Amino acid sequence: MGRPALSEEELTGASSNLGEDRFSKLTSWDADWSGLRAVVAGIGKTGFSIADTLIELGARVIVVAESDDDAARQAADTLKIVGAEAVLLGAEAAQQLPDFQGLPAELVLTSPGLRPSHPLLAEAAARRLPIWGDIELAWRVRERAGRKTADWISITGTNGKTTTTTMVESILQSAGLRAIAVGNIGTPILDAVREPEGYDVFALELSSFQLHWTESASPVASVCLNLAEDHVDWHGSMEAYAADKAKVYQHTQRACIYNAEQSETERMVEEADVVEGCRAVGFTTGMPSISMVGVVEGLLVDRAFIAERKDSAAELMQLSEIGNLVPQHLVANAAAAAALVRAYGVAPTAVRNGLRNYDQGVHRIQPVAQSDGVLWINDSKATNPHAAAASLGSFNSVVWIAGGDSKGANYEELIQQHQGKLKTVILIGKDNQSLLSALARHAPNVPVIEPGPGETGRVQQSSAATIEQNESAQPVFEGPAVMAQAVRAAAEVITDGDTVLMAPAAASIDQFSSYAQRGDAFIAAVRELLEGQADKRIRETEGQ
Ligand code: UMA
Repeated sequence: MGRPALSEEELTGASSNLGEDRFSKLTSWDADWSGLRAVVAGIGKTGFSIADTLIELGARVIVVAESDDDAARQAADTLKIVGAEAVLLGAEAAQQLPDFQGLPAELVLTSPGLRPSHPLLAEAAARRLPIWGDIELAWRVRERAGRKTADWISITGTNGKTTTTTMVESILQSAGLRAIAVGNIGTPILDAVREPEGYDVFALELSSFQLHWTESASPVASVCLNLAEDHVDWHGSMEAYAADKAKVYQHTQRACIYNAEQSETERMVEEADVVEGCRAVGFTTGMPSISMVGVVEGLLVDRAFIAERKDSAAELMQLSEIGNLVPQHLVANAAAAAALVRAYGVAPTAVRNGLRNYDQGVHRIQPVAQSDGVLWINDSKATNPHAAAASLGSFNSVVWIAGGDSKGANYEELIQQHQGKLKTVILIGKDNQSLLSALARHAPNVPVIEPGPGETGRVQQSSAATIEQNESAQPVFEGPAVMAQAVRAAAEVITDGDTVLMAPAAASIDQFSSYAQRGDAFIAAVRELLEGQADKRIRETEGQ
């Protein structure tokens, strides 16, 4: 679809017939969205939900995405049937903003995966077009005549977002509210906004990418759980990443929850532009000061949302009710979740029931097996150094399986802090250079093993199998074979009291299809190993 060269006026946005005024009125489902010329960037979960919503609202929609696979084409077909004006797929199509039969786009709505420097978004910025994400659109369309309007509880942070969001959802549901976890957790918020029965409240997980394109949202309560280096390649710098995370607190109505053990998050709250009367409330894994939720002798307690907070605290629950193994980071997530829902007015009994019902789920510090005094833990979800730090912090004497796609992360601090508990490190990444150099500097005496496909006949066999698969056009993932090798290497060095912790501190995409596949590969390898050992013992006993 060709577009005539842009005039000076169009480039500056001066000729836009939309004007500031029309945008300021687009604040409910029932506003006049008709004919709005909107380009949607991306056709994954987010892009699809944005396009579908805008079409329902009567806007003119063109979708543009680099992907041109089966899933994208199928989504494109559906969107065309429901009324998209065009869907342009492929790397080339996504290089410039399309026009609408000679008329320029008025608004761009982006998926979180596109960086701000992406040519489409750079062009939109140069033309001074507004750029929104799905969260901004969801906030603007949340009110609709004849439907419930859901309140928002917003959760961000480098680590623990998904856990905390799920905990908040579980507590809200225990309180009898119609609540759902949405956002970065996997269900696009626009799907929930359009649900005919409506919700009382959303537990909204927000990534820094989503926050970057959000301006208007006004949550009832919000939290930035923590801040550590992540996604610097997307944001351009650590400062820009922190600034986007801080946006979670913007326009909060009742309580901004900060991490009392991380002053950066408290500073974010101090600097946030909030609704008059909004409180700052801390969460901690230690003894809470006034206006905090924290822990006293194994009890989760509230010293923020009770009248007598000056000299007493209300018991919420015993932490042991969450499970036998409650690592520190989980305690922190539970305290943050409790603070958020207490700000929303949920009763202590619902906090207790909700946290008791909460299921931590797979791939997140998931105990896989305990055998001969050794605990095997799957934390495939630890895709960056900070997440790995949370689980390394939870165990002593660790045989650590690590490595993958480092996304340019820095491992110095992680290794420096945890070198004392590392018994052996087994590296499974394709390129382990940054981990190796941090280990050489801060843990020179810790043995490092680097298994790789092809090192043993067995792994070669697996590789051969995957090559065969490839002939029938399946993607090749060498990771499962490397993981099996790593688990066998761990079995050689473990002794009573050790924990084998698969918390890679890196993304999985160099060798696996997803972190889930990586976790599954670990679980399968551990089970195979332990079953093999059990069979061997039986044979030895029978042979005696
Ligand atoms: N695309 C381009 N060019 C690009 C990047 C993407 O054209 O440079 C297109 C792709 O061709 C594809 C679409 O954009 O058509 C994919 O969009 P997306 O990458 O934003 O993915 P979605 O399917 O929309 O999923 C997103 C979140 N993904 C990312 O932020 C990368 C999901 O979080 C989220 O669950 C979903 O929206 C619903 O809100 C995943 C994630 O990895 C789990 N999040 C990161 C994290 O948690 O660390 C931020």
